[in-house]
Amino acid sequence: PSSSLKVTASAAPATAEVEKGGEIGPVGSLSQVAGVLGSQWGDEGKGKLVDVLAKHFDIVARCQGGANAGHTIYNAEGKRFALHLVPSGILNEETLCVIGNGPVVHLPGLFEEIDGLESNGVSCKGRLLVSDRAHLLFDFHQAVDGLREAELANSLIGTTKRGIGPCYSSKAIRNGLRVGDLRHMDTFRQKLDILLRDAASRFKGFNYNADMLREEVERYKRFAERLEPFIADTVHFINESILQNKKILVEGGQATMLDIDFGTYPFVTSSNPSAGGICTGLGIAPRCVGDLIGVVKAYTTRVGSGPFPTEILGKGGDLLRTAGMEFGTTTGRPRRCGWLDIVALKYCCQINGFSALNLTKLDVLSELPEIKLGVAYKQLGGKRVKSFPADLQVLEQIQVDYEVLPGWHSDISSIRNYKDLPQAARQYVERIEELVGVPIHYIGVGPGRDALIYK
Ligand code: 2SA
Ligand code: GDP
Ligand code: MG
Repeated sequence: PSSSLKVTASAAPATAEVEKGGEIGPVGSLSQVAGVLGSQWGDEGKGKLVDVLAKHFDIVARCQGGANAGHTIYNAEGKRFALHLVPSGILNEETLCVIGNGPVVHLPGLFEEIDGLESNGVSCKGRLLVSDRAHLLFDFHQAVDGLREAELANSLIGTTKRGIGPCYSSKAIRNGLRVGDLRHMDTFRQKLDILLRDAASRFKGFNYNADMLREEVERYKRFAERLEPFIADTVHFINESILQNKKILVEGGQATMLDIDFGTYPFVTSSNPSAGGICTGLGIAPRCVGDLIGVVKAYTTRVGSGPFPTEILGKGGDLLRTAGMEFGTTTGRPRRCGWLDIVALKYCCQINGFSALNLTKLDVLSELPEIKLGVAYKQLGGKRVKSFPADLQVLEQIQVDYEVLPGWHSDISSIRNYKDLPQAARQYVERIEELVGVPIHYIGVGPGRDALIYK
């Protein structure tokens, strides 16, 4: 147990219980290293839980992804912040934020995000570290992302066009540049030249010349100067912090169903948003990782292409989209909506070994006369599918068996105690727990910090 648990005075308490000696409400305390991970196709509300829990941790760290993520949080005054790369612990004044070796970092975007926070009174100086091992994502990676999508035409992935795939490609093929390269501008120029020539030789639409290299290097010299105070050996820092009994909360971006290994490949992102990403993206040993909380929306959304077995097409989907305000936090794209998919959720629980779940946006279902749970998959011909299929062709033709539960027809957004929820809402929560076999410890009933029920 950490001796450095703290409660930030300026932050509004999530519930009275939360304030007690660092206990996370009636569910007890969390392990020294804990994680909050997406357990659908993203946008489950990870940012909100991280923001709420941050005051019980010394460090909040991102381990994968980049500015494709969009994590929406609200401060105590109700001001909205959309974070992309900066961890969602940043609103808690005493929390130190770390961007580990796993994420890919677009410096112009990061500085824009820092400027936005600073101009809203959130100081980042001395509170944010960026790993010297993190890979740099350049504007050209974003251009290549767009060019690749254009080539794919009708079978495009539906990426955020933030350059994520191309940057992880540079990393994997081993000609990428890392944050630490900013300290060696002579070799930086040569490495960037190789990288840009490579892109120019592959894409007809990609123009490259010596002037562009000169300008980019000059620009990055300025970035290098500005970034210097933020650069750290975060692997060393995190491990020293663990030895000093500091508490670390890892914030996942995207989600397991978008994981490059476990998701609906190729309609996935290019990193590992599941549990393994914590170890590879921060240099934390597996035995140090304790509680992992899976964040799951009370229904399902997906932005971008790819299979979505429980998708509701037409008016039903439109209703959920409007009620849940389901539009991309980064790109503004409308999210596809559907019922909660228990088969996919169980698969995510299996991969990540979640100790608890945070069921979010339960309030969004309040107006529905009945609510469906996708409980089983069947192949054409009626044969039951035992596990989440890897085969996209199978997945695209899957038929879903639904259980239908009654709605509760009342506004639950101001309820803060589990027992005060309408019986039908509790029935929905408890049926999910029963089907998945993981307890739901947190229930979201609104976007604000306080709109959380501890079960
Ligand atoms: P990418 O850009 O290469 O990572 O895209 C690959 C797939 O991963 C999906 N993806 C996401 N899905 C949900 N939310 C994400 N973040 C933003 C948000 C998305 C937005 O918070 O709303 O604003 O559109 C996110 N990031 C990546 C993406 O849709 C592709 O399916
Ligand atoms: P993330 O990427 O997982 O952090 O999620 P996003 O921020 O992209 O999307 C979740 C959206 O739902 C944000 O606009 C949140 O403010 C909002 N939200 C989070 N939890 C709840 C909840 O319990 N109820 C409602 N109505 N909105 C929520
Ligand atoms: Mg999001």
